[in-house]
Amino acid sequence: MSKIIAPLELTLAIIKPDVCRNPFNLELLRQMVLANNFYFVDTKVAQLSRTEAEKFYIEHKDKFFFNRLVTFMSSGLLSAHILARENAIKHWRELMGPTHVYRAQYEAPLSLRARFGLTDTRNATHGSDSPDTARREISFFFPNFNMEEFYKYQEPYFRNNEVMFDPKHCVHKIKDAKAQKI
Ligand code: FUP
Repeated sequence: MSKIIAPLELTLAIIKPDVCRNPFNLELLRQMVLANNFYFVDTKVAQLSRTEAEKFYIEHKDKFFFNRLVTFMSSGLLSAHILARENAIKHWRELMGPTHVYRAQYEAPLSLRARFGLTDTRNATHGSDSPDTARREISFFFPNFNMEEFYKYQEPYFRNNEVMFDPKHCVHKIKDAKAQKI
């Protein structure tokens, strides 16, 4: 990959329980993330409690689908990721495709939601919609992640592609061992 000049942007991506239920689909989707030039800065596989799911989706608390959404999001394991790329938020949302799966299949047949989504609720993936949301959502899943320190010490290695992918943990690690632990 060629060297990138601008700082990388971070976003919070979730591979939802409908995909995680099938290990082959989870692996395939992660491979598609890599093929689209995203870096996995961190990964956590976890199951949300109902209360946590309600907190994460608080902005939708008055929507007709809220109960269905939080029931689904707390129904099994999900795979949460801090992804880095230039314009990561926009590119990740493009790769996901439209929220509604039938629309995704019609308008963006190669998108993740078109390929992996089942219904409007079980729609395979989530992505932050703005830098402020990304910051809030990253700290929700990764409370120990320090964004300022990431940009100060680690981001230049990612930007220059001085990282390698560790498939076991689904994270990119910095090649220079001295920079690993800050
Ligand atoms: P998106 O930003 O594309 O994830 O879409 P929204 O923030 O509008 O919706 C958040 C989640 O609510 C969706 F991913 C799935 C769920 N949802 C439904 O279950 N039904 C709907 O009609 C719309 C959204």
